[in-house]
Amino acid sequence: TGPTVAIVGATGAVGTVMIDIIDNRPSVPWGEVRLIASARSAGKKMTVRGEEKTVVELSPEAFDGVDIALFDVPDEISAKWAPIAAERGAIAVDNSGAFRLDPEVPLVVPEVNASKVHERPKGIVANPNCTTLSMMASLGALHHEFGLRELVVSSYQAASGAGQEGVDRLYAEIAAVAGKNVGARAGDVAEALAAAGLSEETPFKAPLAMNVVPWAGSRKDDGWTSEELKVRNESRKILGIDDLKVSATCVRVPVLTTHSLAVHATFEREVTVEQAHKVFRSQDSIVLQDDPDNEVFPTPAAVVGGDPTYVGRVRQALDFPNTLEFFVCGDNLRKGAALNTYEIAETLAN
Ligand code: 11C
Repeated sequence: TGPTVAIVGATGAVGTVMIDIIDNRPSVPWGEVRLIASARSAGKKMTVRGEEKTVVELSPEAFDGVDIALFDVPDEISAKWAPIAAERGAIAVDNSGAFRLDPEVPLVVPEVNASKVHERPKGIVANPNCTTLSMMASLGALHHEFGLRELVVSSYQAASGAGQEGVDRLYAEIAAVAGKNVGARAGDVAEALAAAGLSEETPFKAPLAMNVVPWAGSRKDDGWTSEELKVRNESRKILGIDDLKVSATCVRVPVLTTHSLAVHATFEREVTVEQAHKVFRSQDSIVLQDDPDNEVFPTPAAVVGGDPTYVGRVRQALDFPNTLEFFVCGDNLRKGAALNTYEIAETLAN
């Protein structure tokens, strides 16, 4: 029988996508699929590969006999439990931020650095942040050919990046403004949200309906947010370029799922649009949607549920030598989280 895989955080938004991927991707002949969650969710029944399973409570014994444990839980839960899973003999693949920058833990995007999964002295492999991940397949492929030197990005991040709470809040805000002809004066949207009984406490710090919010993640030094620093640090580690110059501005937009990024990437030498197209076309996990004459480009709402990264608007920068501009969209719950974690497990199992 095949290896045993556990999903830790099985009942969460990403955990359920992992189950969907296991149901639909026969690439590994898994033996047992064990579902693990906090005491609150333990006992719940879920269907995996057509079979009803009971979610078991997170405990050291829950990892006995597990070969690969996929973690999608908050940082502090991973920090405590991924090492326990490893002690019990499992390889932990962790989608939290707890281990991503640990020099003894590889940070893996299989298209870019699959072989790193084997360098795991702690028995833990980390999965990147969904914002970083959404552009990694495209940047890894370009870097391989042309040598990446500098990266300037702006993100357009979906509400589901903030979890179920973010999804619920965006739906509630849209319902609160829909059909009300809410005006564009300062405070009009906030007033409409208050009138609908929505609390000022929001995961987005400001109204997201009819708005964009230049803030994602938590506050860090000198005005940066955690998301912006993750984009910088994780990109450097995944691409293996310690001195890569990176500057990011992370913005939340009223999109339910799929993160997008506007990328300004500078290479060692000039790269034409045709050369970039050729590289993107050669990557199985990239779909190129770039036909300006026919106004073809990717948008987040059009690609939700898809596994690939969608790339478009590829241009040679007019005033910046050796620089390409392009727009990428990636489903933050699939490639951005569950799918990449699963692909790491596939790499380990095969
Ligand atoms: C967001 N990217 O969109 C975040 C969510 O480090 O895994 C994922 C946070 C992380 O809010």
